[in-house]
Amino acid sequence: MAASASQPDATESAPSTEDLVVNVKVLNLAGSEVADLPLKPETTVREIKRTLQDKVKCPDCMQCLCHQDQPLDDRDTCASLGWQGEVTIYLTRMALDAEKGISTLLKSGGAQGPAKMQRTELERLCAICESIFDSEPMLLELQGPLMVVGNLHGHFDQLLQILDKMGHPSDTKRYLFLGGYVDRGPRSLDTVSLLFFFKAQQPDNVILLRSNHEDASMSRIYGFYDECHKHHGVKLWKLFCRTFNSMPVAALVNERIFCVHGGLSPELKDLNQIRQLKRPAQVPESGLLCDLLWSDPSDTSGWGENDRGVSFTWGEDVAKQMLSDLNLDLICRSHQVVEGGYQLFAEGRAVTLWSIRNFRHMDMPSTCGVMMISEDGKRTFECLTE
Ligand SMILES: [Mn+2]
Repeated sequence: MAASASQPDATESAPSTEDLVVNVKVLNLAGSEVADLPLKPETTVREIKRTLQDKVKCPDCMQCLCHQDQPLDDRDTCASLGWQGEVTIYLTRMALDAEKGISTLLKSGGAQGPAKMQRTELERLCAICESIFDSEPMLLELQGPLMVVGNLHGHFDQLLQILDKMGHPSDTKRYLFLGGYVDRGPRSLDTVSLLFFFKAQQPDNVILLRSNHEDASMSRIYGFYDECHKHHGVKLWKLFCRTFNSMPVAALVNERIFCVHGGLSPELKDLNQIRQLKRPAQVPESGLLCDLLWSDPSDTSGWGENDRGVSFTWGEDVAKQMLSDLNLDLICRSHQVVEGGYQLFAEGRAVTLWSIRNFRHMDMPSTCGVMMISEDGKRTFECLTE
């Protein structure tokens, strides 16, 4: 398709098209044939990778093609490589160096601008995380012990402080993040990249839920787009948005604690409705997916109009009734600034968790709250000050 506008190099005596076909055999490193492709001289290496994408279930940015031990450049064509007749090439998958990405980012604490990351590495990071998210259920089922973290909104140094105080993710330090990684703060790209690198490295120890800001329409306006645009180009922002569209939206911890970024929905009657939400999906303007990422608790009883102009508010009565109908003990969510880092509601049946100290955007006092869920489902809170 992409090649339709390109012109074959001028040929003096117009040979028949059959003469021009190059047969490219693609082998994996074990020597097994992956594909046998009849290609035109003007076909680029990038186009070969796109063709392979479906056959090998490996995104094009993760593929490396080699001919005679030399890696091929995406812009090379069969003609520019001098290929004729039969050619054999090798396909390897690029490994993401998560450890290196993590260490580069960790070392960049306190910096004003983003860490020096390679765009291609971030592209691979998105591709890997997208496939991990796609493999996760929309409603994750988890067991304590687990640490739950609320909004971070580009406050990269805050994320570093949390990891420093609470410990880096490992088999014994598992994290559940409630979304709100990008926008508003100064270092969205590094915040989401560090979390994605940890996700790629330890998918079961780092659970990342989606928020209303992990979406093209919000992150286009509130900072993430500008940051990507300035340092790596719009294409990278688009790739992140594409990855966001596959993120899971809720988690059930110890079968009784419901974790989500925003809150409840009048449409929610059964948790299976969340499991059945389709991906990839942009965040819609209304409906279940929208409410889970956008709704707020309120002192007014019943369902109310939300000042945000999106979704609803839910009163204490609604929270208690829904939790009892759904057989849950607690709803844990973020999405709103609360001074003390966490705030209980509905006689302890709902909690808002906020994880940014001195939130720059609102210029109001706030604390970084983290909730710990023990193996048997007990909750304790930690507030990170200086
Ligand atoms: Mn939010």
